[in-house]
Amino acid sequence: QLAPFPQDFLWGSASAAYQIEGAYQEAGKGQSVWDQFVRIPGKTFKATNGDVAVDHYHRYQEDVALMARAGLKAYRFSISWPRVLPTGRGTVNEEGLAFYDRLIDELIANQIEPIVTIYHWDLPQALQDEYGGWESRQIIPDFTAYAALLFERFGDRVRHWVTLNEQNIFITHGYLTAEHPPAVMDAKRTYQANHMANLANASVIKLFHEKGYQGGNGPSFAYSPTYALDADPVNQIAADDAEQLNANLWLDIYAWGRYPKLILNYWAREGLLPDITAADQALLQDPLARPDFMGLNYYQTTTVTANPLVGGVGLTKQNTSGKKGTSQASGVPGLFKTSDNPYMQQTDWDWNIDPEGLRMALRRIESRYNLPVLITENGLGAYDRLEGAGEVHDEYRIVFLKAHIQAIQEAITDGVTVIGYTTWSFTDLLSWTNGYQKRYGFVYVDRDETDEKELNRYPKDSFYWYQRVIRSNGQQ
Ligand code: BGP
Repeated sequence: QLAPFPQDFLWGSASAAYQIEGAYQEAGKGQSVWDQFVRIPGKTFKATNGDVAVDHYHRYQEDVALMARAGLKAYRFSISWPRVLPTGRGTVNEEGLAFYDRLIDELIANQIEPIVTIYHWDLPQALQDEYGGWESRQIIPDFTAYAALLFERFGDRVRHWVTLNEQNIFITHGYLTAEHPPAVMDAKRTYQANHMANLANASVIKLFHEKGYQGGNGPSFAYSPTYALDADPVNQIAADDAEQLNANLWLDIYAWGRYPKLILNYWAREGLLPDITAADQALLQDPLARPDFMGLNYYQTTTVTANPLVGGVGLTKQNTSGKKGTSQASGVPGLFKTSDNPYMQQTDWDWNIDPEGLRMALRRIESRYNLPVLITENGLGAYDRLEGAGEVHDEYRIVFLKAHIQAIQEAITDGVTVIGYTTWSFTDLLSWTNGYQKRYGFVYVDRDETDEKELNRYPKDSFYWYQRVIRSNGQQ
């Protein structure tokens, strides 16, 4: 017998400013690092950008009306830092703030709770140019001042705040694999920038608690729990190393304010230790800097085996082509490398489909950290086809989400506290490195890689299915 979903469970969907808004240089908005990055010639990913995206900036009322029709209880979106502070700090762009006022009011008028992500990767380019963005200590007061502005302006209407979206992704892709701006490949700089992000995150949560704003605040972590391929003890150690380096390194800091000892040792051996001062430690361990919930973005699990130090598999890029089977193993020589898992199917982008992995992620967060979880992203990126009079028969997405919702219910039955589920995504939107062909939404948006068309919206079959799920509080 499965436990029911809580009565006030936040059924919703999610998005991010750069991926939906468009209006990239309208109404006083400054440029973000992504506005610039997509213009660098010769990037390996699709030559698409968020200049127009799905034009949510102009169509937010239509989008909120669709959310209301789907019956969403919550909607997670991000605020574009350069839209409200065009140069990252100092002068405020009142028109930018006014846009988010309108959006929040529209949501509330439709009984949809706004969940606001403070940072979803669109750093003001001015801060990157001025002092190197996340690598500098200056980012800590600047990010804190930006968050303080949002708390003051919207804190009367917003109860759930997400500080940083997927710090583990924007830092490793930005500084280790060069798939995101600022496209650096340097392990030492990776962990230095990551340390600054940890401090910025702690500083904002501390401020939020000090000032006594209503509601809660936490980061969203991209968690892909690790399995060992088999019971070979060396593969089990490899899985533990992967879990330390890919998960505990971040989660321990959020929950406890300290780095795992195994990671500190590894950094010391490799010459990768960030500059950690006594004041840094005090901030990280401040009880006021503890998150109120853990945001969880879950897409897939990782399976690993041991990886030789000499001649081992290193970093490789992901499948961004949507051609199934084109991804390669990647890893850290001497520690672990990824492997196919014979029990799982993959998406066209080679992401493992593993609903049990979501249950696993939830159980691990509960048993190790004992924090409530807000599932801030989960969904299936797929090719969709618009047919007939504007229909999309995305049975595969329904099957995917159904299995994941069941896994959440099993985790709740196990004893995990889950407060909400915002799927990725509500409308189709820009996938950072995969373009517009990889679709996640309940609502199809008519545009392809290069052609904005009319940007008409069409609810997919999954839209009506999710409407029934919400109405019945999770019964399917
Ligand atoms: C997460 C991001 C989202 C979204 C999602 C899907 O990492 O927080 O912004 O993009 O992944 O990923 P992708 O677009 O690469 O398929």
